[in-house]
Amino acid sequence: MWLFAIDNTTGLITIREPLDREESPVHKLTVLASDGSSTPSRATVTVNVTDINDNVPSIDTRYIINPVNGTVLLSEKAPLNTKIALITVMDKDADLNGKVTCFTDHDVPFRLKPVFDNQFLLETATFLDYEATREYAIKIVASDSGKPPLNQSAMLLIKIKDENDNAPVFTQPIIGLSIPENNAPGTQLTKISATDADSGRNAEISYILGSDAPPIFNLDRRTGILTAVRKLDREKQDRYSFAVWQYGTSCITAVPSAAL
Ligand SMILES: [Ca+2]
Ligand SMILES: [Ca+2]
Ligand SMILES: [Ca+2]
Ligand SMILES: [Ca+2]
Repeated sequence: MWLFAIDNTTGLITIREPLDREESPVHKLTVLASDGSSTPSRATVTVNVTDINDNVPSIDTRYIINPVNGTVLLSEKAPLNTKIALITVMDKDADLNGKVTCFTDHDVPFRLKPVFDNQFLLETATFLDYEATREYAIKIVASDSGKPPLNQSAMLLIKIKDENDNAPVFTQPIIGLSIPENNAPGTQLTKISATDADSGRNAEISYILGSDAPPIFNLDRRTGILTAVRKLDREKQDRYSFAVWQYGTSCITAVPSAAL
């Protein structure tokens, strides 16, 4: 199938189907002219196909951190400039129509660092915090510089992995209790509680009495429930002060007296 046609009598050259510069930017045609008797005369017609912006850029993602089910798992302790993926953009058009820039569509703690003309490294630009944001859907946009520009986008999913980077915090740093003497042994005096901003195992708290705690008190390691194992006698001792531990410390004061 010829791309070009020529009118036998007028010599008018026409195209028979759309040209594609990306397939063939130049066509050289040989035209023969003959009056039917003498040797034909020949001429060469060169057709330069000018570019239009008819190709959308492409995005190729090569993961540096292997994704699991399409999602990259990244520790919240990942150092700055942790490399996640190499992004290659392509555009078959010429000049500005094929000049591609690559960016993320909104502010994320990741950047696209140019490495070669058409390659970008997706890397962490700030420190991550699982407690602040647990996952990111990053839309990578590749846009050419044509008028109007054409663009393509690709999604990249990153899930942040929790690390044990938060210590438990007591809900009350100092707890004061007044307890009537002659208490029934084993009744709950108070429930110590602390919170931990982490998740799952990283947020598990155990409670421990300080070494200064008299043996009369018992603290449930898991629930934080404080009990007295024997009767308290105000006449023997009217004030106890001791520390309760988890990761940090706190003071608790037990005053076994109804009068105080
Ligand atoms: Ca283009
Ligand atoms: Ca083109
Ligand atoms: Ca954490
Ligand atoms: Ca923790």
